[in-house]
Order: sequence, then structure tokens, then C-alpha cells
Amino acid sequence: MLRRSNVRQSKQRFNASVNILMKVVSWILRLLLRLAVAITLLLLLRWIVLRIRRVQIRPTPYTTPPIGPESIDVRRRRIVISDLHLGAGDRKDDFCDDEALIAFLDHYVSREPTELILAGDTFEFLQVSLPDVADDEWTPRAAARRLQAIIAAHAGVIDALRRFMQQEGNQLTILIGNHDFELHYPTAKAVLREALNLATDDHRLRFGISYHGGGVYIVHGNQFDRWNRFINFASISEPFEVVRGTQLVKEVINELEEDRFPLAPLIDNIKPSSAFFWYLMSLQRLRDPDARRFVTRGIVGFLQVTAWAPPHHLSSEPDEWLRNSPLKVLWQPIATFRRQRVARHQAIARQFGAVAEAVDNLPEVVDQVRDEARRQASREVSAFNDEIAREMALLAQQPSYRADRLFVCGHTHLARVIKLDHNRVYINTGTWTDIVFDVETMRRPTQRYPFLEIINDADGIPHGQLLVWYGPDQPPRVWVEEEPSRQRKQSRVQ
Ligand SMILES: [Mn+2]
Repeated sequence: MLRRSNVRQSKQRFNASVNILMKVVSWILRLLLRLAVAITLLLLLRWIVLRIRRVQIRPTPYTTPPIGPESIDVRRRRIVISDLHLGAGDRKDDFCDDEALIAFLDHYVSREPTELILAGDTFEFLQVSLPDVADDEWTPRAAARRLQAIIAAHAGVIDALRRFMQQEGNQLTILIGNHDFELHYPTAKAVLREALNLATDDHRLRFGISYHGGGVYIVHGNQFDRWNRFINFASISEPFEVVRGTQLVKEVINELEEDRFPLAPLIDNIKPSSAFFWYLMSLQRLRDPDARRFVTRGIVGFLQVTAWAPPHHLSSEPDEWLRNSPLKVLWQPIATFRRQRVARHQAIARQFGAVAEAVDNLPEVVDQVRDEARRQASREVSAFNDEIAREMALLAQQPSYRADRLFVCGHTHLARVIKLDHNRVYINTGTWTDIVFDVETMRRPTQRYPFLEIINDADGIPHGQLLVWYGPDQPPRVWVEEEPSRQRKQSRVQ
């Protein structure tokens, strides 16, 4: 009797625990289901918002024309360099080789009548922070102030350019890139003219969005890159067009570069911008609290930038229609809320960073994630560079480019020479900023100062050669394809 009741009791207990277990399982399942529904709804909502929210972009008169064959003189030697990224001389400034550039201009470029073509991202407007200019101010005044700060920080380079302009027969052509898009503003153009002692109507300095003639086609190259492609690249738009890449630099990278983490100032080296996420994940020493804080801040910032539509309509003033409408009262609070968006995002990223710093005992899987992220970053970098080469090759096939021999751009910071067919070639002029191929080994390019020299033969056919400047004491050498990075070798073996 007693035993039977014991059995019954334990049976009951067993049933009870099965019941509890079932309840827990069904509770977890319900929670997961709700989570899935919530995420789906959020994604749907985001999709609807992006569909409905159509921002109309209107071109303004602040424009820069393309440079065409009628204004290209092929008798002169042409020299092309790109992506100098001259900044305001602070921690965010990536150009630290004024001496090399000055020597190059004085001893090589000025040696004979030359057209010097700066093929975009010459000035790093996006990383200039000034006490009297708001970070999201896109106006003629802001553009002029930022360029003044850059000119003051690199006075020696500007002096050398002025000396170049003083010589008979020289021409300076500046193409617009995504980091110096603000050169479209006439105020910015005027600041540079004044610094170079040139009158407003002096055609020896000219600006362009592209350069096409005499068998050569040159653009900066950002229009081939979906993160930095402008809907209207030919002029400033109203509202100002803030492309994803610009947003990432201004809202995430600039703040990260001020971080005390030693690798912080190198963070804007990463091309393409979409590889930023994988690059952060692949950073060494995730087990180090400082690195963990930094990486987490970057990733949270990156996710916030990609989650929403680009903030094109960050206009600092209400437009005509709104000014005359009773809805005007709503504008101020909404504008203030929007203006504080970046500060809120940065605060969230900092908080996440602080939490990550405090986490202890990271599981083994972190190392695997890091290795996979490293491979993914390297895949994205190769895909990006190949994509731009492919776009150039497609362009070269179009009828209006049939007669051209040289297809040139910068933007990727990776110098390259790729044959398109037997007599046409794609050349990327790389960068003069301090770049690191691989943070793990801190390997830097040995050919630091690449430039393209174009000389026309007696038949008017242009011959371009990518060369490397090694200082005034030795002649430039022909650029050679460097050893593939350790990273690439690894991914090839696998
Ligand atoms: Mn660029």
C-alpha cells in the first residue's frame, strides 16, 4: 500500500516536472515567435518608411562643369595625382608628408610646362572640425571656413602650388571627389584662388567633375562606388546630398578617431566603407578591454548609420513653402530633434562600448568570428577594387570612349595598372596618405608617392606611365605591382 502510494507520488512529481518543462518550452517558443513577428514588423515598417519618404533633390547653381576636349591642350606634359586628403592639421588629418609633396612640386612637376591634375579628394573637408562651424552645416560659408583651415595647416604645400602657378605655361586642374564635394561652392573656389594669388578670371586654375579629351578620361571614381555615389554629382543639391560614405565619416569615424585606442587614427583607411564593419570585427586583441570598447563603439555606430535612410534633408533652414505655412511651428521642435540625432547615436555607441569593455571571459568562438571577419573584409576589398576596374572597362567599350587610351581614377587608395585591351589601360593613381595594408602586421606600401605622367607622341597619342616619387635626389621609378598582402595569400590557399 505504502509502496504503491510512493510510486503514485513519484509519478505525480514526474508529471508535474514534465508540465513545468513543457510550459517553459512553450513560453520560450512563444517568446521567439513574438520576437520574430516584432522583427518582421520593424523591417516592414522600415521598408514602408523608405518607400514613402521621397526626398526631392533639386540642383542649385553651385555647379562645376566637366572638362571637355575643346579645353584640353595635349602638347603639354600632364601629371595626375589623387587622394591627398589634406586636412586641418589635427589628429584626424591623414596627410603628413608635406615635405615630399613640396619637393615633388618644386623639383619634378615645375621642371617643364605641365598640367597638374589633382584627381579628387585633394582636400579633406569632411574631417575638419571648427568651433564656429556646426558639423552638419552645408553652406557656402562653412565650405570656405573649412578650406581656410586646411590651407592654414598646409601652408608649405600651398606655397609650392603658388610657385608652380607663377611659371609660364603651367595649368592646375582640380577634379572634385566625395571628400571635397564642397569645392562646388564658389566661395571655396575663391578661397583657393586667393591663396594662390590668382584673379577670378584666371583660367590657369580650373575645376571639373571629370576630364575627357586628348585620348584620356579621368574622374575621381566615387560614382562607381555605391556608398559614395551622388544622385547629382554635378552640383550642390538642395537639400544637400549626404551620401552614406559621408555620413559614416562625419557621424562615426570622426568621433572614433579621437578615441585613445592606438589604432584609432587609422580607422578611415578602410576602402570600401562597407568593409568597415568586418574590419572592426577582425581587429586583433578583441580580448583586450580597450580594443573591445573601441570595436563595439564602431560597430554600433555603423549599424545605426546603415539602419536608416541617408539624412539628405538636413536643411538648416525651413524652405519657402514651410516658412509661409502654419505648419512652421512644428518645424523647430522636429528640426531640433533631428539635429540631436547624431549626438544620441554617439551616446548609444559609447554606452555599448563601455559595457563591452567590462565584459569578462570571452568565449572561444570570438577568435573564430575574428578570423572569419578578416576573410570577409579581405573579400570585400578585392570585390570593391575589381568592381571599379570592371566599371571602367565597361565605360571603355562605349562609342564615345572608343578613341581613348587611358582611363584614370583614384578613390580606392590602391594604385593599380590593368590592361583593358592591347592599347588601352586602366590606371588607379592610389593615394599619398599614410595607409596600412594590414593592421595585424602594420605593413605599409613601399611605393608611397605614386603619380601618373602622360606624354603625347608626335601623332597625338597619349602615353601614360604610373611612376613613384622617391625624393629630389633620384629619378622616379616605374610603379610595380606589389606582393599580394599576407591576408590575400591566406584566403587564396583556403
Ligand atoms: Mn574618394
